[in-house]
Amino acid sequence: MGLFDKLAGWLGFKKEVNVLCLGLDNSGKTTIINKLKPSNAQAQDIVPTIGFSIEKFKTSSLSFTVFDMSGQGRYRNLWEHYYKEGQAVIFVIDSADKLRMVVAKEELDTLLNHPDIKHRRIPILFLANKMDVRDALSSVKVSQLLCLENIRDKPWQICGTDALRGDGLQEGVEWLQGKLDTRSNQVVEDMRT
Ligand SMILES: Nc1nc2c(ncn2[C@@H]2O[C@H](COP(=O)(O)OP(=O)(O)OP(=O)(O)O)[C@@H](O)[C@H]2O)c(=O)[nH]1
Ligand SMILES: [Mg+2]
Repeated sequence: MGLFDKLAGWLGFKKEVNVLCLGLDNSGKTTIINKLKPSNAQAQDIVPTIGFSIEKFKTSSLSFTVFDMSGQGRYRNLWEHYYKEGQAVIFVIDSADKLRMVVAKEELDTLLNHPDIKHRRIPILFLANKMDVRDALSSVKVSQLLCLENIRDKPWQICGTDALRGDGLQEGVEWLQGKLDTRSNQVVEDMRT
């Protein structure tokens, strides 16, 4: 960690991170990002994303810039153009959409095998969304169907979420913050030595 990072941390500046929000259309990406914004900045109506949109929100130590990509088939080829800039991925799954779980897995596999992602240890937060829907699959089941245990070269986590109420989002974002905030990692390391 550089001196600038340390100084910025002591002075309370938030480190900026770029995150890609990916997943099939209708999985809840925009709803999730909207819920992470301060309540006075939240949109009332969420519409399907065309292309992508850039959103920002802050946590206690980080300033997130999120690329909220459209999940519609015709726009999915846009995703890869932003892989290089992404320092983390939030991958959203509609846990109630059992029929398209196999499509979600195909898109995830394509992501993981892309040259701009494959050899980088970027953290991936999986959000098994729509937990409120009756018959939604559990996060454990979603994890099994997507074969997440095969991801061994990147830190990952899966959280069940209900984006309409905001349930589970905080836990997921806190995990991501822990993986991205080198300053707080440094503090932990400093405390250990
Ligand atoms: N029941 C339920 N509905 C949800 C949840 N999250 C999102 N939705 C609904 O799912 C629909 C799609 O949400 P969006 O946030 O637009 O989905 P998206 O992934 O951004 O979709 P694209 O922009 O088309 O890729 C909307 O009607 C949301 O209200 C959830 O946790 N539970
Ligand atoms: Mg959207």
